[in-house]
Amino acid sequence: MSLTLRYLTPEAFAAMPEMAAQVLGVAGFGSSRPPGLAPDCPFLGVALPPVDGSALLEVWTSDRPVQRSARGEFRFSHDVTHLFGMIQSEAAGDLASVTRDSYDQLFALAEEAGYPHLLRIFNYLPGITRVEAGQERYRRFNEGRHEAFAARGRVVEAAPAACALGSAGDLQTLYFIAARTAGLPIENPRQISAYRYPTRYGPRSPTFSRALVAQDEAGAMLFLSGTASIVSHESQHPGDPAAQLAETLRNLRALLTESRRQGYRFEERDLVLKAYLRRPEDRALVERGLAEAGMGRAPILLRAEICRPELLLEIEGYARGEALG
Ligand code: 3EB
Repeated sequence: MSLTLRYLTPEAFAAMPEMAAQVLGVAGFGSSRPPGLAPDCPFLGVALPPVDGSALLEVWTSDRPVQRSARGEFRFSHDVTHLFGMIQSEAAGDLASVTRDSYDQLFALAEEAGYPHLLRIFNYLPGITRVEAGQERYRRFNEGRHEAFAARGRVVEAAPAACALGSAGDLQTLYFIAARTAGLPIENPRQISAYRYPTRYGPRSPTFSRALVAQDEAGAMLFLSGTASIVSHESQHPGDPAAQLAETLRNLRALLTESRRQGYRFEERDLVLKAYLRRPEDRALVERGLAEAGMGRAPILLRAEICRPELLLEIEGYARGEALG
């Protein structure tokens, strides 16, 4: 198992001191930097609180030797196959230029360090649906991201798995996992690829793949992008959280099925899930629905703004699995 994801309370993290040297990076949700973390280890606090008012740490570890460093505003760490990097920038102004600059730094870091292939990117943007100077901030974000990919000659068909959620505060948080070798992007047959969305969602489409499978010496891993109640390119079931959850589960299953068609097995129950809820009152419904579906184990639930106002929830995941045959 070379790359492992755990969601831990700060207390649980403190009780695992033997893990410290293996940590690639940590994102804190409602949590500040844990005292047991090495000073050079990448950590960022994200202004997205768990729905139950608790504090949670998203901890990415490697079982290989980990080295840590910095480049410009990025803090990063890497083992022999993967690089984990984090950046936080002031995002009160135009999100297109802030995003273009952060992504350009990200690509420069990944390419110089020798891990040019992006597997997964997490985007947390303050005021994601706010309209500024006549344009929604998420659309400005998409323009900046698109330009940064194009400037490096990166094609959308090789885009990483991703998520984009609204956070509180003024800071844009990005973190990513990159690799020495390319992953396999997976698209959802029930949906149009996000990078082919019609222009009514903005002049530049979102640059991400619905999921991505990567391999290391320990087997295969699946990164599921933020997945919502969208069929084709259209939001389904506005105002109905139960129906949105059911549609989202169909989309998640479609990605597992498509991964299997491409030669990889991942089990529903092995998924480490992170659910974003617009309304904390939908918490019980989502927890019950995921448990009844047997989807994932011990999902974490965060309160967040989803990038389309009618969407009430979005779910992402990570799993270890195996290549078939
Ligand atoms: C969607 O399917 C919902 O802009 O990086 C999900 C995952 C969504 C990633 C992104 C957006 C992004 O379009 C929103």
